[in-house]
Amino acid sequence: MTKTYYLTTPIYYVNGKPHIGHAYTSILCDTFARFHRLRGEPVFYITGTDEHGIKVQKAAIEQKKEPKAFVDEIVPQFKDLWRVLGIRYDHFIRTTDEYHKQVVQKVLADLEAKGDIYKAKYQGWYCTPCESFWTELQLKEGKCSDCGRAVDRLEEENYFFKLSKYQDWLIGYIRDNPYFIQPDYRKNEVLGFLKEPLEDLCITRPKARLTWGIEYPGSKDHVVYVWFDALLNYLSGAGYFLDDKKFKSLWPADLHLVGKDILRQHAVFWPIMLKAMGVIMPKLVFAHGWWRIGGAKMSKSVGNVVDPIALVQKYGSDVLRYFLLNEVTLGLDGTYSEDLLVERYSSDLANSLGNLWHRTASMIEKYFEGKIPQGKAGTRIYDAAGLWDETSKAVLAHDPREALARIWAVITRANQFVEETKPWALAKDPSRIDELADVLFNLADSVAHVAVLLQAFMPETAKVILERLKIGPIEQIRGDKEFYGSLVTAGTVIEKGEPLFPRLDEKKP
Ligand code: ME8
Repeated sequence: MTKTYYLTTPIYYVNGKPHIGHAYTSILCDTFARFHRLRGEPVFYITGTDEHGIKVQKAAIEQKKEPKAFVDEIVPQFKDLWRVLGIRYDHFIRTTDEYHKQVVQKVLADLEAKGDIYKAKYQGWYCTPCESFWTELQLKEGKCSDCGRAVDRLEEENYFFKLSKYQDWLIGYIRDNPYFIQPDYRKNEVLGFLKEPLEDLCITRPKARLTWGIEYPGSKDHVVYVWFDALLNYLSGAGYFLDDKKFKSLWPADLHLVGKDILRQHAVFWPIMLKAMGVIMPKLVFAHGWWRIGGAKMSKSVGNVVDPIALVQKYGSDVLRYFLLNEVTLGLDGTYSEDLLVERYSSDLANSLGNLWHRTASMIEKYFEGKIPQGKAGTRIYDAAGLWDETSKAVLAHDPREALARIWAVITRANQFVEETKPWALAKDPSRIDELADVLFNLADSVAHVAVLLQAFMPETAKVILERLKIGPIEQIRGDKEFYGSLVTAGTVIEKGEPLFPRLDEKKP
């Protein structure tokens, strides 16, 4: 049985509306998922919402709502955004789903029976926004070592998970499996962090302080720490414990894509939890960088977030997808500005891809009554096999920016080809009609190759182009060979349509 390519986004907190940081991770995963589907692989793309914990409880109280009623109102906002952005996930998990709770409680009971969980009194410092406990030594100038905010002194009885027991194993595992944490500089960061002794993880919260969570099995006084609950979504969503057949076809996960803010949870807590449970390791934890605004990380707590829906309404979902995928190399931070997005809109989308389509379709209309003319075989202006190989290689290396650069090289080459061959001059000379036909066939075919690949990156635009060329959606490129030949058929009547990326001052709202 072929292993299904199983990839995950973080499950997002529902204490507020999603912003372009969340959209970024989901767009990246969607692009990877679509590309793997294009390669003919079965894919399972899971995303969802992290609904328990203090942050969400606080947000609900502020709005004078019951937590469940509150999260039920927020979840559709995430789902709506994913629909608008063309995010095609296979499963949406909510940590308030009954089956997820069952799995969390089963795992906790097993780990306790195994001796990896114990009860103890805890004294320490607590950062409420991060939901993290710190020892005196871990504080940075008396503040939370993650976010730098004030911390509170706490003493309480809780359940602890023996992280420390597995520290040496984890260091060895990361060293022996250099591909496990990517990019490499993040792997080194984790190894650096593991030079200090790991403290056992406090995995419950007393109900006196937090009621909104999964009950710790066997205790009426505790709920489960939100991170322990949340990480397990990757297993429960894949059928762990409840659907063995499904789980076998999905696990191990091929890719956990996360932001670098939650690397420690995914590269330290998570592998240790799995090891203790006797579950094999996911293949890859990839941490991407942050979108910043004016130097600061875009975040709900800072309040400098950009609403993706507003951008989609103004520019279209593929424009936002293209911008986010192309602007930074995956792993690095990026600076968001609408001016930059507008610049890319004009240069890469309107003047480059949009222009190529427009001039190709216009000339086919003008010189061949809208029918793709017959071109000579073998006069391709680019190597389709090379294009497919290089684009695939870049996507498999988690470098969508490089993949887009390969695709845009074809667009640029095709636009140059128009300048070089001057079809308008060829059209004046009846003896050169075959040459003209060849040029236009080639151009139409270039746009088709570009559009097939763009299905993974800019699905709406790709669909429109393929429809205008009367090519149905190409769901899979089996054996790659289909992509190497011509995709357009001579004699097909094409549809020029409206400009793909109209000038912004002419764009209808
Ligand atoms: O951490 N730039 O949820 P969350 C890039 N529930 N990506 C960003 C970003 C930014 N400025 N801001 C957010 C949680 N993200 C937990 C996860 S998983 C088991 C539990 C993206 O709502 C990025 O993927 O705070 C980051 O890791 C995630 O949103 C954090 O989302």
